Amino acid sequence: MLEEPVLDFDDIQGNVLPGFKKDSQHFLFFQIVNPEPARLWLKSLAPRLWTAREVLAAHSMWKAMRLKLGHEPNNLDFLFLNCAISAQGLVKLGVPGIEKFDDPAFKLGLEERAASIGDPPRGSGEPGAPENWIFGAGFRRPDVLLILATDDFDWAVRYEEELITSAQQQGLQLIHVDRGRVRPGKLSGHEHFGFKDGISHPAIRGRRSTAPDDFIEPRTWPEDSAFDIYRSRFAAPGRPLVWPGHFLFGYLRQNRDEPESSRPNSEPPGPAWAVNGSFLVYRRLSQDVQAFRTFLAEASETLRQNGFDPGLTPERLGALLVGRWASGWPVMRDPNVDRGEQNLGENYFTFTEATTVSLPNDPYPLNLPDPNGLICPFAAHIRKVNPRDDATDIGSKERTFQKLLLRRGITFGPEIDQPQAERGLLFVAFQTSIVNQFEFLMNDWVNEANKPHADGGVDPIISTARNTKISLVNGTNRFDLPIPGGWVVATGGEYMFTPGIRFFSNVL
Ligand code: N7H
Repeated sequence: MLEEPVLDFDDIQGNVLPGFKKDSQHFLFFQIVNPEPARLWLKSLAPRLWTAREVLAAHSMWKAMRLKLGHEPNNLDFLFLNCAISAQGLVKLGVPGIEKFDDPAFKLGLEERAASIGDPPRGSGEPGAPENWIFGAGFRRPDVLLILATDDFDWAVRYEEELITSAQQQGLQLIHVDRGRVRPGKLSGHEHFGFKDGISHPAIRGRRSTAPDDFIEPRTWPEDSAFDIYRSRFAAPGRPLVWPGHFLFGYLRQNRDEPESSRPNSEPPGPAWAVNGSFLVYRRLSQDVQAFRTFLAEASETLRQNGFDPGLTPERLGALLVGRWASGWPVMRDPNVDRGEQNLGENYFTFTEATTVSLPNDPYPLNLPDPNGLICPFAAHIRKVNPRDDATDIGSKERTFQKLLLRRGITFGPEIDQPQAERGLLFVAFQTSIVNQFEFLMNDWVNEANKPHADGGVDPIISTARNTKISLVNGTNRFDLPIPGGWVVATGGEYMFTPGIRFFSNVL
């Protein structure tokens, strides 16, 4: 059996691992106006920050309670707190060694990098240009981020007020608050265009203790030997095992094309105090839901008239653009019918090769091979950001493991019945290289029509490009679908660092 590293669960912040997974998540952004009291205040925060071990224990308790009751518990709630600091904030606090990070994106910050990930250039005045951001540009760049998470919105608001008052008395000034909230009822877990989100996540390779099989991510393959081909590379269907050094400083990264082994001395470069920390990308993304829906209705009508599948519905066109139906069911496993939320098998598919062994109790057809993008378009959002078993412009399928992100985003804003209001996604992702992970995905794959596959087109959901086209194939006919774009627009954000908790008590 492979020896997997033991992660320091008492130091890693709980939103990095295992993730907060709460219905309300509030993001409070501050600037440091008086560094010495601010440093002391941040230091005093250490015992209030939730560790990975504590958040995991809270999740286990909540799940146990749900099992006992047969429904979600009413009276069991937690209020998690985590903290991240930008490069500019670390400089203000006088923390030494920032130059040891080998990541120009983190050091420069999101505003400086925005044009290079496709946002309209500063000064252009266009939607998404930094001068139009609500925060994160010009005089409104944050130094410190506090993340609060709970299922009780009112509790979050009260705690928010307490934290803001105390921070403002100690050299910090609040510049912006985002309140993320899971959508109501059956839409829970769906983003505002209507698609189920948070299905596919990499599994971090490692253990919580020295016990040989105390894995952070449970290995849930059925015992049947037919699944042996997956065990060394995947914790569960669709969940690749990724070496912790791709998400946490102080740990080893993958050995080039071999996901089973780590490369010696491959810890991501950074100062000694960065151990157990992770870079956090925060993008406040507004979504124009009405424009997206109108596009699906009009474009599906045009495609029908042009002979692309006479039965094409707006829902099916949406599924082709995302790579999943609204329920989350993958297009690869059914390009014609939304099989609904199954909680089984929705992440069990590949693109290039066929899947051949059925999971127990999963009655639905497995995916056929699709090396030419005939079933799931090459441009589909999930095929762009995680091409799975496709070989790509960077090499074999195994290299894609190193590009994955730990996504922790949440929706914000009211439902579409309040048309004038703003809504969207607070995109949050952890990694150890913003340049080689988040920015790579945006620059090299999302915004590039010819990568990771030639002639696929840009990502129609999140590319910032306007007036492009993507290729859709039906049978032997290829259709170019014009994509006006602009449905997802950046309205703020920052690149930050989420240190281990001992950083607060020992380094600050
Ligand atoms: Fe995406 N969407 O509704 O279309 N995303 N995303 N995303 N996204 C995913 O598989 C969406 C954004 C990733 O492993 C799903 O968990 C929207 C950015 C990655 O198969 C859906 C926005 C980036 C994955 C959406 C948005 C990514 C992923 C399917 C913006 C940065 C995992 C749910 C408003 C690179 C892919 C799931 C995998 C999945 C949508 C933003 C990346 C439905 C609306 C900025 C890596």
